[in-house]
Amino acid sequence: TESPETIIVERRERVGLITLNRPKSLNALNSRLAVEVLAALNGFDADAQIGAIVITGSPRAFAAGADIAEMAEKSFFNFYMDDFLAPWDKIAAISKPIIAAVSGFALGGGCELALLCDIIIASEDAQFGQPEIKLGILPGIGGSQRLTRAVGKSLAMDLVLTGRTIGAAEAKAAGLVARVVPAADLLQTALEVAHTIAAYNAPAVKMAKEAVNRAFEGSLADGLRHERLLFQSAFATEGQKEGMNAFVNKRAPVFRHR
Ligand code: CO8
Repeated sequence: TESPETIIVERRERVGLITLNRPKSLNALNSRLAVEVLAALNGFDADAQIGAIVITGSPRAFAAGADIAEMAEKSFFNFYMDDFLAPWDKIAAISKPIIAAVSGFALGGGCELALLCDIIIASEDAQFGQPEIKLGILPGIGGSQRLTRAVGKSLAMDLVLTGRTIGAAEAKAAGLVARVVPAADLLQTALEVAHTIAAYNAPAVKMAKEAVNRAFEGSLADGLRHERLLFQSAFATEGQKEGMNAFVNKRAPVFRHR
């Protein structure tokens, strides 16, 4: 397998780190990058030594959107028949938690990539927006749906229809991001969150992500039923015995990872 050109893939103990690396175009998301990000995510997802994943960009840009130069000449036929956007859909099937560490621009596809992650941590200078309308198009990898579920209809309409961007504080107030930290602390904070998650009972982490995601699909009754089945299943794991035994005996739990 060739080494990636558009991203840097690293491991930090039980955390997989993916750094988007097309600095000349503010990490514009081209089709090669899509394939490379998906391959890196699939690799980490299949690796029992990895418990959580961080995706980040550069201080100036998480990603300034789909690569407009690459898209400019595309036709309906290309998008429809070549399934140009398919790799992005597949990110939603990754079972391990993905944290987006966002600094600078997260625009268009960049904002949508952050929304495809499970937790967004932003630096104080992060900017989020869906400016596609200015290019004569609209969000294409889930923005109209995931942004709306994250921040509600009115603000989603505002961003999608006007193309304006919002800063980290407004994104935090709207529920788009989980935490805002000084730029200098961004990667460290994201890695700490990932290390925390990666140390827990791995099947419970996978079940928890699956259960929360269920809140975005189907009915409340269906989601509650799914949560109940997963909750019961957690009692089939070694980590549940360890976690509860440790609590009862007033010691720190040690979760075993294969
Ligand atoms: N695509 C290609 N190149 C880009 C992109 C982009 N999205 N964004 C920036 N660049 C390039 C610029 O062309 C420039 O290149 P060069 O130095 O060769 O001229 C370089 O990056 C630096 O950018 P600027 O000089 O423009 O930097 P500024 O600080 O002046 O401005 C901005 C920064 C405001 C971010 C500005 O670059 C900008 O507006 N970029 C485009 C933002 C945008 O419209 N994004 C949405 C794209 S459409 C989209 O994402 C569709 C989503 C659905 C499909 C998803 C598939 C992944």
